[in-house]
Amino acid sequence: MSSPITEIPQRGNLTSVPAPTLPAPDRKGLSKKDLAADIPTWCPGCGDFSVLALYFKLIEKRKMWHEKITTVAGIGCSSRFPYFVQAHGAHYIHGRALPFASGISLSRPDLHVFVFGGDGDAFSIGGNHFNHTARKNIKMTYVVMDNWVYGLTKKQTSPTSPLGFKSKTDTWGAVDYPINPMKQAIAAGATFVARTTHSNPAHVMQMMEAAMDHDGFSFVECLSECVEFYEGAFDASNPRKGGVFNLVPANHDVTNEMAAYKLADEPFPGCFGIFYKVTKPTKNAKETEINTAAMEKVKGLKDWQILQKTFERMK
Ligand SMILES: Cc1ncc(C[n+]2csc(CCOP(=O)(O)OP(=O)(O)O)c2C)c(N)n1
Ligand code: SF4
Ligand SMILES: [Mg+2]
Repeated sequence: MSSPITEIPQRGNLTSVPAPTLPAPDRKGLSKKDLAADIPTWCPGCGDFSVLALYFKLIEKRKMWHEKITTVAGIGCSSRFPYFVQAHGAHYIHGRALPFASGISLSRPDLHVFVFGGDGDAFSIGGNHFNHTARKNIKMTYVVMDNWVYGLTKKQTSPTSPLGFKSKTDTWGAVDYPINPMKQAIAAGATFVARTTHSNPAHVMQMMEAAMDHDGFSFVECLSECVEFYEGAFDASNPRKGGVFNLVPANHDVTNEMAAYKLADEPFPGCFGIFYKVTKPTKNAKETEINTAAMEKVKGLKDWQILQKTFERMK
């Protein structure tokens, strides 16, 4: 087996690390059987099943291996995701998946970092992290499984619950205006912003793959029905339930921020696809540049000599 595939890059030597490696010809890609861990504990019919199945398909299709994938999540039904994937990852703290994933992404540029979570995790407790990870353009793919409710904790209003939604926290109906995740992502500085829905698996796959290939912070809002606490929430976007599934118009310019806002502002069900995609230097690239320059300055010195130099500077 060729060794460069499993080599772990050292900080300061990041420029020599290749982009995620292609499989060696003698190594078989992973199958769903290799990737599935544990039995998903979601309710039968939960939209999250479809996202998990497509994640397996994506890994299989792109021939990624365990040691090249990281699956991170916060807390919530959707955030149970890493439990069900046989690969490196973490089921982290509620709302804090993105800072954890940022550390992985910045220190291991050879990995594909995928983060999954819910609307509460992403936009309530994790709202600040969402904005800052987006503006820093840290390379990772963030898929928010938006069900417009807190599922795990049994039906509280979430930041995406529509006005009037009756929940345990708003028994007379939600009175707070919901956020628009697409507008928020664009405004915060995400360089890839897409929208999809669990009821169209081929489209979810297409969006996850495009997001994975983007060099920067890629955000995908995936409508994912909570059949237990918000049944029928997305029927209007599902042709099998009498709704309409409209794609982003073919002439939409994905680099036009204002045009992307306009799409994001359409009333539900709106349209699905890539709303916004631009190329900007990532924090990963900028840090690599700084690290490389710093390493150049101490080239050839032993660790103790570098320390001595630092102490001398501090005198
Ligand atoms: C610090 C902290 N606050 C609150 C909770 C309780 N809690 C767990 S999951 C959750 C919300 C889950 O909603 P969402 O992120 O939308 O995920 P879903 O279950 O709908 O997939 C809350 C409030 C917690 N675990 N930790
Ligand atoms: S409570 Fe809702 S979100 Fe959670 S597993 Fe059940 S259907 Fe899915
Ligand atoms: Mg939710």
